[in-house]
Amino acid sequence: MDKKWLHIFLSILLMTSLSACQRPAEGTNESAKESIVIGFSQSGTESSWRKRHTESIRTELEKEGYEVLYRNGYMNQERQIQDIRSFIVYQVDAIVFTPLQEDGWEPILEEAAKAGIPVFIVDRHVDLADPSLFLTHIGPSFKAEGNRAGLYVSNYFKHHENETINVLELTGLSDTSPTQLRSDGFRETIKRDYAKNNVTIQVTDALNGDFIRRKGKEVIEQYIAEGKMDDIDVLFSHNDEMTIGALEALKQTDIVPGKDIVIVTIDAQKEMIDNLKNGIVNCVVECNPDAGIFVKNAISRYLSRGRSAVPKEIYVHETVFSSDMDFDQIPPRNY
Ligand code: GYE
Repeated sequence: MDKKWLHIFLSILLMTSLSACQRPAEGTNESAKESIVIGFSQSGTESSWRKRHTESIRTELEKEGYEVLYRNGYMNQERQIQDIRSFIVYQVDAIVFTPLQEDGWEPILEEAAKAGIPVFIVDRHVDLADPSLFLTHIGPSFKAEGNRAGLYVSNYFKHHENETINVLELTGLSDTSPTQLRSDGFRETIKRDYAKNNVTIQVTDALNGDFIRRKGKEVIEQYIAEGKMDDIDVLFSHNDEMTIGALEALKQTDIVPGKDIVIVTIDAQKEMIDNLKNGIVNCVVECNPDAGIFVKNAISRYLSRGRSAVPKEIYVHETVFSSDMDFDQIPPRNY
């Protein structure tokens, strides 16, 4: 085939594939006209928490009778941008979007705004000069999670007057609001309680594990190899997956987790609740993945009462589980 024919052939192919993913125009198909279509772009599947989060949103939206177009971004921002663009081409009624990171979303959200499609941001935040580009943000208070982790540590060491407590922080993916705000919240509380109790609690080192189990294990192994682990009193980990990795790494030492080192972790996946019951970790700060009901309510409100009926920020409720509580009170979880 010469170049000219190849060009014509490729153009036809592109046009047919685009029209295949375009939504039929109003009035051409009764059932398409009636059903509400939601495009849901999830950032990845890096943790059991994340899988539960996806399942919760899909289930609640489908239960409500909405048609859900689901795309997994596999922790790749470019891919997520393409997924959102495909929702715009399809002319969905709303976009639900769980951003991988904070920066770089302005252009695609401008495209959605031009197309008149409301955007519901869930879980992590986006950093935008123009906040009107999204309708609402639905998620946890990451700062409060950090505060709760810090509060457990300062209470645990409150009688250690004039001592210095060394914390090793295992942080999540950088340029994300949970990482930034969990760190801020933790530091805020240990500083405040230091003034009260006269115990110095300091973050001696912070290692990055990207919220991923394997990376958590690697950086802790490296820290152990450098001979620094023996000075650490507390491990504050930004998620359970990295904590599991850290616990695997600690097996190579004679440090007993939960006793020689206090472990505070965030998420509350089932495996970590079991570890809490077995005394392997000391405190599990819940991060609630069940966002589905909040997302469904916000979309329904928007559809029946318009933009102004939806608050700009919607918080999901969360709690904390620790070694000093009655374990029977912990609701069973399947993630
Ligand atoms: O803590 C972690 C997940 O963004 C709050 O991402 C979420 C975090 C959650 O991979 O497990």
